[in-house]
Amino acid sequence: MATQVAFMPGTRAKPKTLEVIWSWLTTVDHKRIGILYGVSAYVFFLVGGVEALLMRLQLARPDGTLLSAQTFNELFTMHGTTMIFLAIMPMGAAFFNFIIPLQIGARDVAFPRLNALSYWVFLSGALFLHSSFLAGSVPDAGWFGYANLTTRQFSPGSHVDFWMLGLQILGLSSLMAGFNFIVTIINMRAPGMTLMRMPLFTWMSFVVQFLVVLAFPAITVALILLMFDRFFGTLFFSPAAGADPLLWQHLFWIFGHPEVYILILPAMGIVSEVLPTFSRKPLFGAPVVIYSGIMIGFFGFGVWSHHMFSVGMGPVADSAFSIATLLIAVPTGVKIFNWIGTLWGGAIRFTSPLLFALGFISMFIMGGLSGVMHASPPVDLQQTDSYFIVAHFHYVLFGGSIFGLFAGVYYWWPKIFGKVLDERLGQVHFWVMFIGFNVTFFPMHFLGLIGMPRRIYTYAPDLGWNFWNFVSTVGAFIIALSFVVFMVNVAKTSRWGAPAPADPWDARTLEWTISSPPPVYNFAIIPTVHDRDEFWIAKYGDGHGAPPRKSAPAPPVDPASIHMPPPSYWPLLLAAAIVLTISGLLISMYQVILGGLLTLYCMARFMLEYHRPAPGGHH
Ligand code: HEM
Ligand SMILES: [Cu+2]
Repeated sequence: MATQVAFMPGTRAKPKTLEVIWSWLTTVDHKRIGILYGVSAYVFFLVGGVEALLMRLQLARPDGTLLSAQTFNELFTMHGTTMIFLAIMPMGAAFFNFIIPLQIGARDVAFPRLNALSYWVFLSGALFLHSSFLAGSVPDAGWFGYANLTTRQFSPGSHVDFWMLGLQILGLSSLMAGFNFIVTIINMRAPGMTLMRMPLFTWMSFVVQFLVVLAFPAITVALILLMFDRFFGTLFFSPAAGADPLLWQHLFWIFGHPEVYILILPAMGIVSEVLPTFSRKPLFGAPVVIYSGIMIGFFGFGVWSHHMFSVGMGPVADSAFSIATLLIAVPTGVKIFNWIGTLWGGAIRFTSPLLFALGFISMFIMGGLSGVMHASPPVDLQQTDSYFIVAHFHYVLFGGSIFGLFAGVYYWWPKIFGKVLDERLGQVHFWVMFIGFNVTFFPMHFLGLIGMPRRIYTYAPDLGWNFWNFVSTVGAFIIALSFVVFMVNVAKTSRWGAPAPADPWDARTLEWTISSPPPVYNFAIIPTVHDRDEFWIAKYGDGHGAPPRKSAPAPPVDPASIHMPPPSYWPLLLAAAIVLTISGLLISMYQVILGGLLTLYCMARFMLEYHRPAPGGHH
């Protein structure tokens, strides 16, 4: 139990490797959990990237022979699933974990052990999904697993089982994290931090947590129905038995469309922090950016059937979902105007975080525009299932989420790791990625318009698709190169980078008031908040005559007097027990029963762990 304090600088001799590993396995510190999420997300991002490169190699030339049709199916399924659930979502979670408590002036999240549990369940779900490679039975029905592709009859073996159970585990993790952050943000804000004084990243993440807890139950239900179909022979999705396979599509997309906002809103929040900092101006119309974020979250639940225009829902449903989809472009457009308004007349510093943020805005606008195009059902009928769609969703997911998240990586790196990433390499990373991204994905618009369907593993040489496919593959390798630059930067910075000051960017919010990286307890004294740009106003005044608020230097606090939750190994063990149970469904009923009992046991221990006051006192 002493491991927590053991690594505070200067308290003890260099800890042994085993102790270090143990301290990470049992950590309940939101900052460490954030780093764990970030590192895992990046590793899976690389895995998904290699899968993408393989697909692009196969498609570089007509009649490609690198991959079989089956392998190609497996690759696009795992690529899509990985990028969405194992790369972008956890990269968002990394920032929720590390940044939200700091931005709201808290010492940790509301339920630190639950937080650790979310991470370990996430990691076990991800590893379970990838164990399908070892089992030689990789999911192959696409990331949205349409019925009846997924019924036993058409998909024997355990390909789809890995996907179905893996997503179920990942959903559990997201739900736990969602509830945890809702409670954290509602209950743990520093005194004076009203909701409208909450920083924008925290706000957009707050909206995301509601999307998570409201959207995931839909896919949970869908997956349970599918599980019954596959394991117990029910016929929820079988038209032969009078069922409607569209039930799956509805349940999936009621989750799936909010999910795309789960992927984009954190990036929007990051950009809303980066732009004010690097133009030295408050976010233009911040309340409107907040309200439009709420609107996006709200309307995000009313547009799911735009993914289904081609199934023949009839003119009434088509019109309703078309109008709703066009409407949701309004709050999105509002945000874009606010970001541009923030830059307008600002004292702009073109640092790498700002470049990535600008990349986000420009690329997301392009993805948004093609999105508005297929909000129209007749247009969508032409575009759906073609490469035009592949271009569209990469402009929003990569051009949007990934660029936005990397703005956050460069922006918060000094706070997280205590060193500022090399600026020149950061700019090289940005430009190579920006060029590579457009070379890869812009031509896919043309390919789609001249008729290339998505999810084909090869094509004939006389269709006119050769040139742009080749260009796109070249672009994919340029993107890969940009990440080599990033990793060189990380290596160089961690070896030779100078220690970062508390506030390297002259920024505006609370996380920059404490050291980089922050001490375990974050704030020696919980701050009192008067404004959304609390730190900026303390430094420079409010710009309307009020002088800077020089707070009296805080009286020294003995860190030993601050009680932090002690580490626990029960989150890790409970996660392991859960996966043991679920993987048992593919192996043996006895494993399910054993795993179930272990799960109950670990749950009980988890719950009762601090029922009695821990020795030495626990709050
Ligand atoms: C190096 C960068 C990337 C390349 C070259 C790439 C390439 C591809 C290719 C070739 C496909 C298969 C298209 C098809 O045959 O229908 C695909 C699908 C997909 N990609 Fe990417 N991709 C990249 C990054 C990303 C990122 C960052 C995301 C983030 C979410 C993403 C999300 C998806 C999704 C959701 C699918 C659909 C999967 C499916 O159809 O089941 N991709 N990508
Ligand atoms: Cu949608």
